[in-house]
Amino acid sequence: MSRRGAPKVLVIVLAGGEGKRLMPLTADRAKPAVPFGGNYRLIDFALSNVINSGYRQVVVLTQYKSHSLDRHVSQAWRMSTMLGSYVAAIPAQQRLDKSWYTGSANAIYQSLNAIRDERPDIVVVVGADHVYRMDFSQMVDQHVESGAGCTVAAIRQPIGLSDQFGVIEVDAADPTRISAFREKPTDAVGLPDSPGEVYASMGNYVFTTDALVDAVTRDDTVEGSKHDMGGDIVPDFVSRQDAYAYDFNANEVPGATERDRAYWRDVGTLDSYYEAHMDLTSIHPIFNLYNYDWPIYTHQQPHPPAKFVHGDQGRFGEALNSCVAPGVVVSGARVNNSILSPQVHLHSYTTVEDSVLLDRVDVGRHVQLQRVIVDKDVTIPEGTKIGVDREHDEARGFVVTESGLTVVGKGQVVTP
Ligand code: ADQ
Repeated sequence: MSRRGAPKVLVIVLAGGEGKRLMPLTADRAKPAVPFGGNYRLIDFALSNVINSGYRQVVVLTQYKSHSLDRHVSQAWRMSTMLGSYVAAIPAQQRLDKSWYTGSANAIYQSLNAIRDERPDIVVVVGADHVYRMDFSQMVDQHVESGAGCTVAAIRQPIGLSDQFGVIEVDAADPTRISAFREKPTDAVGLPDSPGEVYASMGNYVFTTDALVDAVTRDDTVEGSKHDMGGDIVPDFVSRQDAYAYDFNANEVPGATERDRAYWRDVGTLDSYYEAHMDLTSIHPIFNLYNYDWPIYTHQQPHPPAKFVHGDQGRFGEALNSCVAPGVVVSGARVNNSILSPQVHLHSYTTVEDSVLLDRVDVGRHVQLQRVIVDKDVTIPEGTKIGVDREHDEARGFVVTESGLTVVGKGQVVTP
């Protein structure tokens, strides 16, 4: 316990995931390093929640293509170590044997030295690829009161998505006690009071330290284990009747509106990544980045303000229902319902609609972009159309999702 009687908490952020379903955005970077919302990286949401919850001892476990993630964590999240505060990225180090992390539980097992060094009472384990606000200290309070070994954050989700989540069943007599947990089932049954929904794990957990250390150590020896938090560790706690659910709806966050208090987006697919961006552009944002009582922190380069200028023949440069980052220049182009990241440059007679442009995308004249994600460092030549003709997009090597969203990869060469 700390001097004031509050438990001592270490936070572990799981950030080693590959994010295959976000390809090509994860071709060159780990999923938690994928840019989001003009200024941010996905990991900034989890880390901002951790810091705003009052926790200052944080390790980020990285593995897959971790260079840009490590750089971002060290640039954006440097802390005063003098006060014992740190956000430290720990790359996979093969400390125990010659293998990389075989799963999220194995990542923790291979990093037990970070827990031994800190000697916390409680370990909070969070994923790094969701957009939401959450005060983890409220979940820790419930965990301590329940006396459980493991508490899982839970939220209602449409039953059609249950094969993407750990699905929780709770005890009829005590709705905080987990009676069953299945990782990504294809035959989930809906909730008694709402058959179209399931109770899903958010991939955020609170553990009593000894219980976590025991569980991941034991798991290392279990034949056939995938060494996965959701697939192996949580079911193990449930089988020992030592797992509780924390209802995300109970969470109170300062300054949050009713709407964004309930907001939680798993941005694991290109379509959900895109939809989460569109949530930011709506007139009354569904997820409110303007809540200064619970800021989302990031690293910002020293860009000049965004600029909108007349282009050729006095044509207006304008953006409506859009988020425009610093360093952008819109010259005689029209932007609607879109997100423009730093150093995007748009030229005359161009229209950008329902699109997400990442940093340093240069869009020439007479270009039409319609429902497109363009990754960093892409030059789009004069007269190009993207998002208008699916076959033409695929022929040029762009990814087109089932819903018809077109994605241009980082640095990809674009022809009209
Ligand atoms: P998934 O997101 O599918 O489901 P996973 O791919 O393991 O699970 O990712 C969870 C977190 O762990 C991510 O932040 C990822 O970056 C990280 N991670 C994955 N492999 C790792 C490794 N080898 N080393 C380090 N970090 C790694 C999980 C739960 C479900 C829950 C959903 C909610 O398993 O039960 O419902 O999250 O989205």
